[in-house]
Amino acid sequence: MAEATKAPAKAPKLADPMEASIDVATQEMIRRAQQLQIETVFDRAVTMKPCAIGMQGICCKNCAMGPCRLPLPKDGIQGEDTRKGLCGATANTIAARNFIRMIAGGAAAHSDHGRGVAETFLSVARKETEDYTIKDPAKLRAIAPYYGVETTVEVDGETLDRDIDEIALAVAESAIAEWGKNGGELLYLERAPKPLQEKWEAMGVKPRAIDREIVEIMHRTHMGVDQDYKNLMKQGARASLADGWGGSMIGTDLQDVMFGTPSPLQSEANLGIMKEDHVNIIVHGHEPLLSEMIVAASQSQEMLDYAKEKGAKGIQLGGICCTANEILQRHGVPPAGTYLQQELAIITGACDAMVVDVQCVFQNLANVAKCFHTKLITTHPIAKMEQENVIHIEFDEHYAMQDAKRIVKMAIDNFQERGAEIMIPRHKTKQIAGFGVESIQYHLGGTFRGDYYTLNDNIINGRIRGIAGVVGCNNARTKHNDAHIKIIKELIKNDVIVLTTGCSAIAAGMEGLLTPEAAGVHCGPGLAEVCETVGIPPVLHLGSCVDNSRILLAATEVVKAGGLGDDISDLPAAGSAPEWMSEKAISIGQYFVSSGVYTVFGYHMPVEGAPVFKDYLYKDMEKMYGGKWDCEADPIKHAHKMIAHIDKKRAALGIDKARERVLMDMADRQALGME
Ligand code: XCC
Ligand code: SF4
Repeated sequence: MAEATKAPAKAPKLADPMEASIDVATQEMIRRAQQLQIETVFDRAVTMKPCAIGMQGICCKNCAMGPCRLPLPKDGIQGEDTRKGLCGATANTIAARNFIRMIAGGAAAHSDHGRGVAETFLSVARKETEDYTIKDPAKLRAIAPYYGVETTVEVDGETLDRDIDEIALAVAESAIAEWGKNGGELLYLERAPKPLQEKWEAMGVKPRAIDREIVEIMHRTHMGVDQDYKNLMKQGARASLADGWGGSMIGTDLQDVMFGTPSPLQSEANLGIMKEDHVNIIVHGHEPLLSEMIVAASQSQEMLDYAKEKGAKGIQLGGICCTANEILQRHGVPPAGTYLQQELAIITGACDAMVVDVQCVFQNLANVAKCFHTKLITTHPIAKMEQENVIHIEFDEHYAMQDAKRIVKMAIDNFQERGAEIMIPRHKTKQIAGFGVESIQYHLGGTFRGDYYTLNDNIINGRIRGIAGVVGCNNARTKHNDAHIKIIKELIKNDVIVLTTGCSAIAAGMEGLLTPEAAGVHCGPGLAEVCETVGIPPVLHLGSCVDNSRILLAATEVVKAGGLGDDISDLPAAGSAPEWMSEKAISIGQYFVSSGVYTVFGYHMPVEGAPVFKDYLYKDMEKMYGGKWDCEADPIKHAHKMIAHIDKKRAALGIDKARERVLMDMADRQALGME
């Protein structure tokens, strides 16, 4: 019989918790999941191998004559590269098409989020909703000129402040037009340093309208259209700029206007923020439109009373992914974890509801939720799940508070349905978050000069060696948080101040790097001295992934403050995404590169199968934009590539000697026992 010849079913391979994450709470919860025989992403990562050809970027499935796969010969390309698909597409064409389709995906995600924010802002301006308001009129006045909106009016020869509602309406209409206007270029490009604008002009990459650049990528990568990797990348650069200086930046600004511009506040991070005797609601995804209302609803007396009625001590809100960062930076709501911890929050058995909107949400959450009492609630019309246990409550910004209360009430009602098996890891860490372009100016600006004087001065005198942006995701193919933390620690040890966003920021928070005290423990002497004097952490949390636009503007402010060159590409600065996984990361990486930043990714890049295209990204781009791509999986080498670039820029600015002097001074003082 056939059955008799079958090998006995093998037990599925399981992840080794110590190999899967550096975080103790995560390790504990992976073990817990395995005891309960609940499979997580960590287990799937050891049972399923990634496709080797896809990884190299050279599988094309853009038409039904394929998929065409162009693996690199074992000993590399000797002589002419004759690989081609059925239509003749070369490895460069295929890799470039795949690459810019990732940019299109990422730019679309960020920009559609931005569009939702702009649409809500328009309903605020039109007074169609009472649940959202203008919390930061000063920011609205500050951005209005970029939209061509006057902020003053002349009355009888006197200049007066224009009515804020009028400004709001004009800004909202002008902002929404950025997605689909005919003619012209994106308005926010004007915010970039002039030499950068000139580079974009010369390269022909100034985005026209946000949607248009994304659609054009889909067209140009269709079978038989653009078959020149350089021309394809030109459009990739243009669409990425439509994300960074367009959709993302508009999203960040209008979120600040409606929900408040972040300023530093204290909070905590990691799964240990969940409380056994509280109703635990985890919000996960990206758009603060929903989560802002959930925060307000769960703080309302009505809901708190209701929770007590049901036997809970209160309502504990926590975030995962960028939603976490949004409500952290504005309300101090603690993140429960990064991207890779989403399943684990449910496995605590204490998650009464997980509320999700868009992006980075595992479909497997539904399978995990099935094993517990947890209500998994999708809220966005474009993001549903097929599993039957998922509840869809569509969130309408016109009835925002009503919808939010319904969700919170559902979580409270679910509190009593918990099973016996609750296990919340104890680990959580203190952190300070909520830095922005404005608050950096406040902390590191000059007393009499409203700019980045103190920061620039400390870079010029060498106490701060340079600036790094460390951002992005987790990836189950690499050890959770390991690269983020090693890279950030190595940078601050070498006096490089770190700006962080996204899941990298949550990882830094979990590790205790977002506290002023971290300076004394982990920093080189120069950076430690600055942080201690000013009272800031050496790693500054700038928000969510759309808030990478804050890093672009912070870099622009540094250029403006003077003494460090004329353009972003002159700055002793570098970017990094140590554990990236999302298409959004590629879009972000490309807009940093196209804005003049040397950008290093960890793990791997899907370009290895097309060496000529790879060189174009890793070498030639620098001549065009001043920034270029690089990839280094080893965290320490990764950090040192960034530091080497920073030192190269310091030398070009002629400020390399200053640093040597500072270090000598410090050694002298230490020798004298003064430090
Ligand atoms: Fe998603 Fe924004 Fe990446 Fe985290 S960092 S895994 S994209 S949540 Ni954006
Ligand atoms: Fe193959 Fe060309 Fe079709 Fe791609 S577009 S699948 S390379 S035939």
